Amino acid sequence: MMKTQQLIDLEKEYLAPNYKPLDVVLERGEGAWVYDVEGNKYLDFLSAYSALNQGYVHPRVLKTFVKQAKKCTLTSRAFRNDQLPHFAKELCELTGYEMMLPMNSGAEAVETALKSARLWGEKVKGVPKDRSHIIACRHNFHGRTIAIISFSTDEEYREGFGPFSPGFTVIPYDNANALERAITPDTVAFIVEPIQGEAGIVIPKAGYLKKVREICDRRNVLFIADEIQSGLGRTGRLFASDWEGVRADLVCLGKALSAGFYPVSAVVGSKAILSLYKPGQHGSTFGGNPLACAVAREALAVIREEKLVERSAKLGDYMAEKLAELKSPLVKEIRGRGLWFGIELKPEAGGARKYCEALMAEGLLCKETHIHTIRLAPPLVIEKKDINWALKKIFKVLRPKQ
Ligand code: IF1
Repeated sequence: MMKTQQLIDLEKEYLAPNYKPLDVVLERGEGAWVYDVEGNKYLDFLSAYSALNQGYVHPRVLKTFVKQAKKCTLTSRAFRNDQLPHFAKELCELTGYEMMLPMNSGAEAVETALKSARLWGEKVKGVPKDRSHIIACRHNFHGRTIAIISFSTDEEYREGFGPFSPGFTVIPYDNANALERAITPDTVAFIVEPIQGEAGIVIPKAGYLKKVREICDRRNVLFIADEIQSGLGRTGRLFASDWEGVRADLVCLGKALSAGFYPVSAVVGSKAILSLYKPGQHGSTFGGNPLACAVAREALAVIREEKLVERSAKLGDYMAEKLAELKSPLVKEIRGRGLWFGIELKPEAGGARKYCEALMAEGLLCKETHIHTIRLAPPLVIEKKDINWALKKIFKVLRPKQ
């Protein structure tokens, strides 16, 4: 533990303490497996919150990354580069949308969707200047910028960071009537996670997203789906919205868009919305840079060619079946779609953190969310035998007597 402790001590001295990670210092990863500085091996059941859907250091993406890094990494959008047009086309073809706007972090994609909706509101819907209204859901997680935390309902993310941005209303999740009631003549958009991630893998009732689509159409409000965590195969569909056959007007993407190599995010949507931008109105120094675009193109090719969406569906069904046999007295509920699960523990279990620590000691890395829920999200490239290995550990830790 020498090396580990030294590195933790350095962090304590020099790093702003805005995290409380598990005390494992990772050095190297391959596929679904990762190694710490002591040489211990772990199976990763978090996938960097779905940014590693393609697994650690996917060889194809690595090759492209290195090749592109040797040629050209950044041009800025003052000039054009030879990767961005291909990335734009390939992302639109994969997702079935007409246009895209590239950014870097997920929060930036969300900000971009919100700005796009406001622009559409003023230019197309005719909402008076500075009056645009946007609706979000309770227990949402969309990122950490000041605008985004302005509609967070989690005090942890807000405390100390006011004053907040006006123009947002929060309604209960999975409640279409609340959406109907919250819409005003100035409402330009409703932003929602098709499955809430940070809230604990919360899956809305069947029909909710369809109802949302219908309400947004009828009331002339844009439907923004934040698929940053739920998208690109995690739930066994390309988008979590696909479970209801629903298409949002704007979709925020990030995380797995770069296979974990590089921050790459984007908003995809219709021309009717995204073509409203005029040069200079929005942008980013690094957004759409050639290294990002080359990496993202390869990350998408891996999802397509390795059939990661189908794999997530198949292995997810298998894991769900097995998890249903867990029947632990500690467990209140297990929720899941594809390779994405929330194991919600009963309050008397005393919080999920200590079970995550116990699983880490067993060689399985996962992370609690919201005190009582263990979230499981292995890389989509994971092998069935590794899932079986993980299940054994999960059963051992959550069913201590057997
Ligand atoms: C952290 C949570 C997960 C997201 C959705 C936008 C973003 C995220 C649906 C912003 C980011 C990350 C951020 C990461 C931990 C993680 C997270 F616990 F914080 F809430 F996954 F559940 N929309 N989620 O999930 O994307 O700007 O970070 O690229 O440590 O903050 P980003």
